[in-house]
Formats: sequence, C-alpha cells, structure tokens
Amino acid sequence: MQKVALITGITGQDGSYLAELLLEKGYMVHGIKRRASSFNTQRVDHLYVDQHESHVNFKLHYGDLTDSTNLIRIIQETQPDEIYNLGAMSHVKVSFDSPEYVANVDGIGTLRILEAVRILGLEKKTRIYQASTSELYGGMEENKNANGMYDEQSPFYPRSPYGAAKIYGFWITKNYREAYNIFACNGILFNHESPRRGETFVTRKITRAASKIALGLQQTLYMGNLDALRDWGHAKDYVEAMYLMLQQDEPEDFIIATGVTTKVRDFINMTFSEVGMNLRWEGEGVDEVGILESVDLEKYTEATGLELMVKGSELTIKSSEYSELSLNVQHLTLNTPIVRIDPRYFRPTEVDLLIGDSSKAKTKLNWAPKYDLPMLVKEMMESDLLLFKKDLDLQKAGHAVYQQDE
Ligand code: NDP
Ligand code: GDR
Repeated sequence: MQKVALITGITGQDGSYLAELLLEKGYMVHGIKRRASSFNTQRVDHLYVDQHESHVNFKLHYGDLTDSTNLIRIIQETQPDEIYNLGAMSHVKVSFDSPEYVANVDGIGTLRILEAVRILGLEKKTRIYQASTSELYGGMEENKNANGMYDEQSPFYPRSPYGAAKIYGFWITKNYREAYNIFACNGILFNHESPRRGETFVTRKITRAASKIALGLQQTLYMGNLDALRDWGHAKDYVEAMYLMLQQDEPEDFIIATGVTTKVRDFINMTFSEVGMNLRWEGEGVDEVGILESVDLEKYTEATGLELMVKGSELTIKSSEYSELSLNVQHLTLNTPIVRIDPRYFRPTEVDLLIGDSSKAKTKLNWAPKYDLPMLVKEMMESDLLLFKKDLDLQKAGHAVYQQDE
C-alpha cells in the first residue's frame, strides 16, 4: 500500500526538502499552501505534476493553520498515514511584531491538527511530526548539560513570542500522545539552513549580500547581533530525521543538531572568504565594522567568473560579458567597511547561544548529519552567486531588477 503524507508548510524550506524525500520513498505527498496574491510555490514547483495525469503523487491544497474546518476537511479527504506539521510564522524577530498571530498559528495551529485527527477518529492511523525548536531553550547558560549542550532533559526558557508559541505546540503534542495514544513526536531541531533558506534569516541574508557585494550589486551589509552563537546544520539532513522519527516503534521527542556552534561574525568571515574577500573587524557594539582588508584575486575569479582590476585600493570589476552595464556599484574599495551594525536588527530579548546534543537521535534513529558548516556555506554561496549572476544577465537584457533585503 502506498503511504500517504500530509505536509503543512510545504512551500517553506523544510517542506520542500521533505516532500522530495518522501516522493523518493514512494509516498503520495499532499501539501497545504496558503492563498497569496502572487505565486508562492517556487520551492516545490519542480515537484508539480499535471493533476490530469493518471498517476499523481503530489498534490497541493489551499489551507491555513488558523482555519480548523479547512484542516479537518483536508485531513478527512487525504486520510494521511503521516502528518508533518511544519507550517509556522517562523521568524523570531518578526514574532515580536505579530505576537498574537504567532500564538494562533504556531501554538493553536498545532492543537488544530491534533484535534482534527482526534475528531476524525484517526488516532490509531495517523502519525504526527511537530516542528519544535531549539528556541525553547532560550540559550540559558545554567540549563546546559554536563557536555555544555542542550539535550532532551534540559529545561525550557523561551525568549520570544515565537518560542512561547512553540512551547505550547511542544506540550500539547506531548499531551495528546499521553492522553489519546496518538503517535506524535516533537523534533527539537536546531537551526538548519540551505540555499532555499528564507532570505531574511541570518545565514541567507549573509550569503545573498556577500554574493551581491562580490558582483558589484550592493555596497554594505547591515547586521544585528554579531556575537550570537548558533548550531547550524543543513536542512536536507534534518528532514531525514523528521521522517525517521515517524518510523520508530514508539513516539518520542528528539533533538537534532550538529553539536558545533559558531558566531554570526565567523559565519560572515567564512562566507566572504568563499569569494576571496578577507575582512578585519574594528570598533565595538553598534560602531563595529567589518572592513575589506584584502582580496585573493584568483579565488575571487574562480568563484565569480569575473576579474578585478586593481588600482591602489580601488578594485574595479572587469568583465567583457557585462561591460555595457551601468550597475549601481561597480567597484570595491580596500580598507573600507562593507559590514555595519543597524540596531534595527537587535531583538528585545536575544538567545545568545545554542548548541545541541543529538546523542539520542544518533543511538535510536541512527541519524548523523552529512554536512558540516564549511560544506553548507559553500553550497549556499554557489547558489546565491548563480542567482545574482542571473540578475546581471537580466540587467544586461534591459530589465530592472528590484530587491528588498531586510
Ligand atoms: P519557513 O519559514 O521556510 O516555512 C514556513 C512554512 O509555513 C511556509 O510554507 C509558510 O507558507 C507556512 N505558513 C506560515 N504561516 C502559515 C499559516 N498561517 N498556515 C499555514 N501555513 C503557514 O520555515 P522552515 O521551513 O525553515 O521551518 C519549518 C518549521 O520548522 C517551522 O515550523 C519552523 O518554525 C520550524 N523550525 C525551523 C528551524 C530552522 O532552523 N529552519 C529550526 C527549528 C524549527 P508561505 O510559504 O505561504 O509563507
Ligand atoms: P533564529 O534565526 O532567530 O535563530 O531562528 P535567525 O537566522 O533569524 O537569527 C540567528 C541569529 O543571528 C542574529 N542576527 C541576525 N538575524 C537576522 N535574521 N538578521 C540579522 O540581520 C541579524 N544579525 C544578527 C540573530 O539575532 C540571532 O541571534 C531560526 C528560525 O528558523 C526559527 O524558526 C527556528 O526555530 C530557530 O532558528 C531554531
């Protein structure tokens, strides 16, 4: 019998990788997408099959986690063996701007899924994965384990409306497991990234900006807290863990993490280094700046396919391909800041440090990440360089390219 999965948040980073994984495994994959005024399915468009074909394995349904009747109807129609509840307003900083909405979607939305399964009498059939998060720990120093990491026993202390909403999602999932014997698991996932990461999360913001700066399309990257430490993995590895959790004999909660933590500032250094650009840091607090100290010309050309003409401290991008272009910025200057602080990106309460101990997942799920951080940075940079070189091509063809980076 072909297994049936339903994914909320299928149009997001994780939803798209998970859909690919489940399709490879032969599942019928249903996904919930939100109605938007323009297309919002770019991450899964490559999976789309003409719905008139005889054998369709991938189907999208309009819906929303704030709409119980809609969720009940979709679950009744699709009769899923597995539900992956990935839908959420997932941006921590934005959650301070819309706390009530976040509580509704990320908190009560989880309850709506669990209740729908119960109302439809699917408790024995349908297994549920809940997208929990390392934000539950809040980075409290005193709550780390003996290895200096967070594990499944560490106490929670959420530090944002997002974390507070997700903690409700965590506990209600656990409660429905205990009260109604539903096979429901919380995956407590630490940060995971990819070329498909939303543009306003810190890693993708950095890889996009470094690509644009290297191609002469942007001059400065404005950042928030550079001292925050995060345990960054690759989304592709993490969706495999989601799948594995639902294949166990007993439902349990698992931490998924790499066990390595890195400062935002160091992520910036690693990223710029991919295009041969080396930074030095000066100043403190809001006055801190990342200065372009030197460029490895060979590495730059290898990564971008362009050349730099060097005259004193002026570096002009040389390219026969794009010579007719009058781009906004066409040169870089050594010993000038290319990274600055904008306090707008600070959070009212910050999670200073996250690092996860995924020993339980290693033992019970036989899960380990295949990617390390340098591999992740390299893949993200290659992808963003390609993306913005397409922008250069568009400009060359006379199209205006508008991008808003926040
Ligand atoms: P994304 O922000 O990329 O995707 C979120 C998805 O949720 C999108 O498909 C979005 O739709 C959808 N969504 C938002 N609001 C609603 C709503 N009201 N009803 C239905 N769907 C909605 O997140 P990720 O893929 O990175 O993360 C997946 C899940 O895992 C989220 O729940 C997140 O909180 C959690 N998580 C993520 C981690 C990470 O590091 N990535 C770590 C730990 C947990 P649309 O495309 O229309 O906006
Ligand atoms: P996070 O991810 O809040 O950990 O939540 P994000 O990438 O937004 O921030 C990571 C850290 O970087 C600092 N930072 C900045 N962040 C952003 N977005 N923009 C900036 O300019 C900037 N400058 C510094 C932040 O302050 C923070 O410390 C992600 C989301 O995917 C959640 O949904 C998920 O639950 C957690 O990871 C685990």
